[in-house]
Amino acid sequence: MEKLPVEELKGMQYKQLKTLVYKLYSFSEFYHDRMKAARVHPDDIQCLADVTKLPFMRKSDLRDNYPDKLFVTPRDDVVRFHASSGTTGKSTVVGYTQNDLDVWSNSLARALTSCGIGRGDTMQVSYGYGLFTGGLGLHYGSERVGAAVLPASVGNTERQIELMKDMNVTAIACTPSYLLHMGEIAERIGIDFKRDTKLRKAVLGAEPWSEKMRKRIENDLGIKAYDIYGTSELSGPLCTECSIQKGIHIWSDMALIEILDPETNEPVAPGEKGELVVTMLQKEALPIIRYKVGDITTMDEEVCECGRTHPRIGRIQGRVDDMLIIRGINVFPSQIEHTLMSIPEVGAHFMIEVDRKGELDDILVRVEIKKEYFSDKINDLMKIKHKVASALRSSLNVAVEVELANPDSLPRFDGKAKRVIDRRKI
Ligand code: DLL
Repeated sequence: MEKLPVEELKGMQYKQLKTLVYKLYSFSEFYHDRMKAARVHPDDIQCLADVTKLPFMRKSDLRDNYPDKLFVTPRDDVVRFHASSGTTGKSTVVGYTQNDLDVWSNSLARALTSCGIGRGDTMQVSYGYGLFTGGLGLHYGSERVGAAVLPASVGNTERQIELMKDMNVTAIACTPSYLLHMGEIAERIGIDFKRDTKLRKAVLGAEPWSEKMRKRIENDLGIKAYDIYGTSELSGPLCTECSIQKGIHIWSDMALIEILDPETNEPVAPGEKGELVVTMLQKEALPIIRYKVGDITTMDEEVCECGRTHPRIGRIQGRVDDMLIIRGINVFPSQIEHTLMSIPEVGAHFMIEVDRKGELDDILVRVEIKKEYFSDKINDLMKIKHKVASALRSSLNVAVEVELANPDSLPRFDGKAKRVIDRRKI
C-alpha cells in the first residue's frame, strides 16, 4: 500500500470519496443540508478534483453540534471518545468505532515503521493519557508494531527518567519541549542520555517546533528526532516523517489532502504554503470532509526517496487562527475570555502572556478586577486569584498563573484588541 503507484492511489481515493459522499448525503442530515446549500449532489463528484465542489467543515461545526450530533453511526457502535479544547468553554468531542481505532493504529504503525521503530523497541509514551489523543494513540500504534510500551503519560519527570534508564527504553513519544525538559532534569540528577540510557529515537509533535530544536535534541541528547503530526478531529496523531525526513507522509488511502489559500480557498501552486484541508476517507463514527485544520504547511507529491508514493506535508509553519499550544494543549484566547467573563469579580480587560520557562511553556493571565470587588485585604484578593486560576485550570486543562491587576490598569485598544503576547522562540 505504501508504495502503490500514484495513479492507482488516486483512483482508489476517488472511489472512496464517491462512496463516502453518497453515504453522507443519504444518512447524515448535517451533510445532506450542507451539500444542498452548496448545490452539490453526489453525482457531481466525477473525478478526484471534484472534491473542491464539496463544502468545508470547521472546528465551529463540531462545537455547534456538541457533543455528538455529527456522529453518523449508532451510539452503540462507538467504542471510544476523546476530546480537545474548543474555542469557547465547551470541548470538541470526537468518537471512534472499533474500525476507526484499527485504521488509526494502522496509520501509526506504518508511520512508526517508517521511523525504524518496531519489535525489539521499548517505547515510552510520554504524551498525556486521557481525553487527549496523544497517549492512547501512540500506545496502540506502538503495540501494533510489536514494540513494548511503557505508558508513562506526563509528569513526574524524575521517575520517567529513572524508568527510561532501568527499562532500557529505546524510543520515546512526547512533545519536543518535554523531551528537552527531561534532558535538563536528567543533567541535574547526573544522568547523561547518551551514556546512561538506550534512548535513540523520538517521535515528537503536538506543538510547533523547528529544525533548530531538532538539531539541539539530536546533538545534545543523542536522539534521532522525527516529526509526528495529527489532530483530534482527524483521529489524533496520525503520520510521521520517514527515515529520509523530507516531510510527513499522509497516507492516501486514509486521508485526501489539499493545501488552499486560507483567504480565497483556492489551491496554492505546488510547493507553496497554505492551509491544510483534509478529508478522512475511512472514518466511520465521525466522518470529516474538507476539514479546515487551521495549520499552515506545504505539500510535496513527488515520490519520496524512501519509495513511498504517498504525499508529504512540510513542517507546520503556523496557524490561520490565534490558537496557542501550551505544553501540547490547544488553548484559544476566546476560551480564556469565556471563562474569565463568567467570574463576577473579573472586569472586562485581560492580557495573556506566554513565555518559555526553561524548556517548558508558561502562561500568565493578567486580569483586572471590578472596582466593587477591589479590596486592600490580601486575603480577599488571594481568594479571587485562586478562584480565577482554578476556573482557568479546569476549562483549559493547563495550569495558568494568574496576576490580578488594579481596575483600569491594563492596556485599552482602539482597534482590534491585542491581548496575547507570545515571547516564545522555537
Ligand atoms: O496534538 C494530536 C497529536 C498528538 C499530534 C501527539 C502529534 C502527537 P490536538 O490536540 O487536536 O491533537 O492538536 C492539533 O496541534 O492542528 C497543530 O496546530 C498542532 N500540532 C500537532 N502536531 C504538530 C506538529 C494533537 N508536529 C494541533 N508540529 C494541530 C506543529 C503540531 N504543530
